[in-house]
Amino acid sequence: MNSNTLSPAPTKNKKLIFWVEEVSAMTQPDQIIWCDGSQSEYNRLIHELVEQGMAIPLKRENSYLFRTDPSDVARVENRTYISSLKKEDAGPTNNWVEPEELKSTMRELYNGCMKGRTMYVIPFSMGPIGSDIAKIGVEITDSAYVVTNMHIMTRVGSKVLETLGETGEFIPCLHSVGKPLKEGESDDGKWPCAPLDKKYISHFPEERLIWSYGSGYGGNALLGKKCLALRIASSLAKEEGWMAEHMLILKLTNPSGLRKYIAAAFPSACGKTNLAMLVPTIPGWKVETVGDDIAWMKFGADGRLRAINPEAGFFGVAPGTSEDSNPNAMASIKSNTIFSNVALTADKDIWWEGMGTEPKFPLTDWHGKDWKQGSDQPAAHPNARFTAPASQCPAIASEWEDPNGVPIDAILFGGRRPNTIPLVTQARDWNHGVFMGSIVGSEITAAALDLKAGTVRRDPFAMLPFCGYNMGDYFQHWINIGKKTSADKLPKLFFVNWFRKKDGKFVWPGYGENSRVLKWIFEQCEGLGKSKDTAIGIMPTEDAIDLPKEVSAEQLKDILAVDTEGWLAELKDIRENHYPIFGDKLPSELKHELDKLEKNLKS
Ligand code: OXD
Ligand code: MN
Repeated sequence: MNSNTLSPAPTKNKKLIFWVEEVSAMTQPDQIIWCDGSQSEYNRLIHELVEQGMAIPLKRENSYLFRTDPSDVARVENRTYISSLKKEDAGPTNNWVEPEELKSTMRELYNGCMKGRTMYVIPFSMGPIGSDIAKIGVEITDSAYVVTNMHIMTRVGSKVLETLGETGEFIPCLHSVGKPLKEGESDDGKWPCAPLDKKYISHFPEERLIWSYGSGYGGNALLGKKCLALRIASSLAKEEGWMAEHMLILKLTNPSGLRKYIAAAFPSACGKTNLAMLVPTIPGWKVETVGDDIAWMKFGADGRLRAINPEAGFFGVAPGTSEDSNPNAMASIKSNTIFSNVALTADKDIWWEGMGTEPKFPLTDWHGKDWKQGSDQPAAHPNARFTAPASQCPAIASEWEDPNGVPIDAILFGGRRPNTIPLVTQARDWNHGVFMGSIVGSEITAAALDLKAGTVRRDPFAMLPFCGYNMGDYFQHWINIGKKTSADKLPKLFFVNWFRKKDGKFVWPGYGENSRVLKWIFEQCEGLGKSKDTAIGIMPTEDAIDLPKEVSAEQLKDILAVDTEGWLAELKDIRENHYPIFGDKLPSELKHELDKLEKNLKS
């Protein structure tokens, strides 16, 4: 690269300037652009992407469709590494390669990988700029698609550099699509990426460094999200005594105007976005959105856990999102939205399975091919996404950007479990709740490329793919958090399951009807709920939850019953298959909770 193609750095931060120079020397881009986060920058990049045939303008205002390579449609968990100095610190649930070995493999790949491309430097803040809880990252990428998505998902730009100053710390996030261009070659409208065995999503927690290569999609490439805000942040949080969690945050207001803030950890594609934006079916109750995917929680001066949403946008799963399932999401994506791998109608609108409308033909599928009704392949990829600014959500809470965060009253854990796990259970105390979080499991969905859909996998705290260190130490961290403040100040912990099935059909209607469960949770936080103690925890009495019209009293009783046989099987699986994975790292408190559960079930 000639020195005249190096645009002057708009910062005096030496570490940043040095890193950008070092990366450009290795990757050899044609030019470097420092991103300022402005609307004109967004418009210019989108215009270029349209010109290159990568983005298709839609009839929705300022909205575009991208189609990725069929091999690059989701997170790649088996190519994701926690490269701590010691293998033990990555733990049994993460892929590990010794850091110098991994870096040397990746350096070879990075060598000249940006030839023929532009290198963008994106300064971004996770969390409101300047908030005590926020963190600054800088992503270097050779993908304009990534820049435009980062504009929506994070706070990008000059203000971040101002906050960083000359000596401020940032988390370096290096990304390349891994497809250098030869002299005169262009992408020709084809999504650039590297083959699966050359993809690496690597984290170096001691150095607080992220290196991603070969994929341009979602969490593999928008490095503020899963890589920084969960994997690196969780490891920082353990060191510093706070929490970085895969949780939505919602504000629930009762008819008298009293409010509670609830966080909820569900595995990918279990409806976090839907719950965060829920429209209650019970009169007088209101849900507002603070975040739909990630919560960073720190103790405030009052000893309560306060949470911020570190993101600025939603990267939501499109299929299944409809006016019925999530009208607020549908309103959020009316304009200024990037769609990836959805289907395209002839009048340049989008469509996907479960959108609640009939497709308009001719319809073009996510491969760009004509799609006919009755095809055995979906028109939209099951992990097709929308990227939309959070500020466009009609249900966004006024305090969603409060730098001090919101005080969390309750935390829910849950997953897709067709049997055994009841609709709702409250933990008796913090450690019992940590036990519930540690045994979360869910039927697998399409959010990750390399897993078999349909089977149940344990996903403790919904953090299995996102915990940046040893999961046994992570359990201990949760136990320790419970000792940092008095029990009355800690959030109350609950286990929920909207996904019980009978004869292959969901028993509970979910969506807006989940407000009935939230109401009970609210009442429990106030100490006013109707509840009883059971072998598995505190549960609603039979008359505590109002019936939705689709559910009979008998059915509700069934999904609120303690299924002793099912729980004994669950217990056996935890004892024999799940907990042994963590060896000596499994906190004694969790072994104790398991013994207690067994005793309760057998007595
Ligand atoms: C996501 C995920 O994209 O969890 O949020 O996979
Ligand atoms: Mn997620």
